[in-house]
Amino acid sequence: MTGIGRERMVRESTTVVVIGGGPAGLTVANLLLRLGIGCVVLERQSRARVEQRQRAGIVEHRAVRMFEEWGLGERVVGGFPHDGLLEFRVDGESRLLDEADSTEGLTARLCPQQILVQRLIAACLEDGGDLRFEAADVAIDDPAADRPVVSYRAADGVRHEISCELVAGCDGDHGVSRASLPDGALTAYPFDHGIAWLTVLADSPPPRHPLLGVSEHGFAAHFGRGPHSSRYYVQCPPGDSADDWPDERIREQLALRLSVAEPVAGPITEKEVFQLRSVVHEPMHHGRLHLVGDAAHIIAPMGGKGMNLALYEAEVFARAVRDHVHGDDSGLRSYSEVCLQRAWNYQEFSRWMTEMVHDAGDDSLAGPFRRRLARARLDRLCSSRAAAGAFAELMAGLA
Ligand code: RFL
Repeated sequence: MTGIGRERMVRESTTVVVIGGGPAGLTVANLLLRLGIGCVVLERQSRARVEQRQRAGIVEHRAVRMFEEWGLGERVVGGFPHDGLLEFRVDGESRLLDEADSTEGLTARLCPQQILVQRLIAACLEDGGDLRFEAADVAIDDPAADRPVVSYRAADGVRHEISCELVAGCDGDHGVSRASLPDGALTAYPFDHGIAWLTVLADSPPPRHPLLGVSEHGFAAHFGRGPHSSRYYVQCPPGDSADDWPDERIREQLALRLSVAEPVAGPITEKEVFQLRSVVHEPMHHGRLHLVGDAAHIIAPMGGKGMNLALYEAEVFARAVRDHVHGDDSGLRSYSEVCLQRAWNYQEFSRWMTEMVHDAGDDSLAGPFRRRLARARLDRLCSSRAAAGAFAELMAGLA
């Protein structure tokens, strides 16, 4: 440890510094740990805060298989079975889509994101991983340098400088990784869906199957987030705030849109309005910095692909690092291209599904022609085995 003025400083060295301890960063850390590659994770928030953040709820089959192949299946995604049935309730009429039927049982797990994160943290620490929470003022000195230096201030006030071979930018859409790149290094492709959702968490039992309500009243959905916890989505006018949605109005609209007498049996614990937006930043690397997960792209929630894409890219990156330490940089060079191919595939799927479930309902946004197109799309999905098969493949992450 050295002292500069009154500030204490620690200089360290490792192979990979991971910035951000969400699903992307924690998966990178666990996989590198299993490869015996040095890695330090810097997370801005406390462990308790990271472990409580409730967001996604579906781990696609491809990701389940990935954790199994790395010997982490039971520890990370064990339990949480899903029968593969998805229910659309169109104007009150139920249509069941059997994903398992089309993919020979290769379905997703309904594992809440906070449970996945808790388990990834536990696995990493049990196996001797280096996770550092409450890392403040994280900064990358020069991502294009031969050995970039990542600095931060630890909770005890000590400043650390870590020199490394590679940086994994896993710090989400508002992180420091992408922001530290020079202007013009990346191109952003943003898209505003023109739709807002009220998202609600409640201590309420999950539905029998993930449930999507399509009707003239607007879109709504009900997903499980644990044995006594549910997340609901309610399409609302862009510009609404949570204050426009007292609990009574939420219960009434969900009952109407989902055609369920009492869709929210327990207390509402959280509500928030957000705009559905998507963006992709290309390329997904600059010099020694590789962007992983939400740091590189945001996908609208319909289709449940944001977290799954983060998990996919974490593995592509970990394999590229494995080859790099053996002198082969081809995986790092192709990282962006490989990841962008899946990112755009998932963006297309999410947009396709977003358009279908919203346009098929309230036609004040899309108009009557698009409403009829969306209804035709929904009818085809529920009546054609080939259409259902293509959908199930995408849901499972196999296409
Ligand atoms: P995360 O989860 O945002 O984690 C980034 C981490 O980086 C930390 N961080 C920093 N650390 C150090 N220094 C800094 N300067 C830092 N800045 C930030 C943060 O504290 C955080 O811990 O990104 P990651 O790992 O890429 O994971 C992505 C997923 O979290 C995200 O794609 C999903 O949550 C999106 N999403 C869904 N995805 C699905 O696959 N299925 C779903 O059903 C689903 N539902 C959702 C969602 C996202 C939602 N929100 C956020 C609008 C539902 C919602 C409501």
